[in-house]
Amino acid sequence: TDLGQFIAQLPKAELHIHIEGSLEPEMMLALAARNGVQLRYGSVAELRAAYRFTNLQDFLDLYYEGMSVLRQEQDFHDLAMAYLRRAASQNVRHVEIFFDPQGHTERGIAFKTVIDGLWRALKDAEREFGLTTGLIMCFLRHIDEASAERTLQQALPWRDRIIGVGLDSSEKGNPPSKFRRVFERARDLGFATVAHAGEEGPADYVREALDILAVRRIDHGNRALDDPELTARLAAEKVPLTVCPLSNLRLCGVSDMAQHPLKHMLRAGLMATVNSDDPAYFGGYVTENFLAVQQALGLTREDIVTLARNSFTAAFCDEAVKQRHL
Ligand code: ES4
Ligand code: ZN
Repeated sequence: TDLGQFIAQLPKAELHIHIEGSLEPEMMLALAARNGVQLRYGSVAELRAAYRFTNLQDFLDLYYEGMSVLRQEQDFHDLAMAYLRRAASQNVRHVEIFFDPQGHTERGIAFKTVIDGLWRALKDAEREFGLTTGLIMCFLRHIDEASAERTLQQALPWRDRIIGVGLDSSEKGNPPSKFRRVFERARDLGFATVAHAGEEGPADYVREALDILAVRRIDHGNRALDDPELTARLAAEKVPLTVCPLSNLRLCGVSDMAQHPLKHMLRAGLMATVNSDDPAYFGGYVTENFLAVQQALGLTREDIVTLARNSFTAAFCDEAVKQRHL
């Protein structure tokens, strides 16, 4: 369609993508073979058939198993390069990529292996595809704060390669307040901060992310709409929300794309953006996410433009890069 073409060619920024969640089944099987890793699944069809989730934890169990095939610097490079090629092909001009260091260090992979592979891909992609990039290191919230603090310490030799820190993994029962000290330390070190909040957890977790972690963006934020006062505050303070429609659908945060809260977010004046989260697992990259909400919610061309502009407004990139797209 016309609007579909418009979405595909529109310059976009992607601010919520877990690089480990861009591991397509074909690459997972190839890396398993290359590294001698035994998986419970032997074919692309078997893997895709397993991608039926009822909640976040269901998905995370498979996501952590999938990343076990990533062992060498080259693996991290190949993973990120494949994602960046796809992103560039969808006219994504700026991308801020999450990675989960503890998902690798906890199984004996050195922080250096991860960061060197990802960094080399980012620099190769910037040259080859002309996009700009940043790396955001996430702490796994199902693990304790001491481990997050050790992870922050481990990152310091590569301080200049990391723009920010985030918080992801199992939300329920792991409130932002659990990570107050490590986020304070990260802010003191000059990192930008973000946190997943209100994906499955309550509006209170979104408030905690703002008040206790002082984050500059909320990842997801859907449940904030349950609280009118919080919604008004998010609008007044122009707090960006990195929304992931296909993720919400696949993890049963919404029963039907027609029920997705994105339109309410826009009508409430929230600084919403559209992102892919874990594209290999949820059935689409950023353009497919735009198309899914546009069709289900009947978003207008103006809504689409607002969402794309918001993605640059909310980005942590240079003002010069931002102005080029705004
Ligand atoms: C994630 Cl969808 C989602 N939610 C929370 N943590 C995550 N890590 C990777 N994908
Ligand atoms: Zn996420």
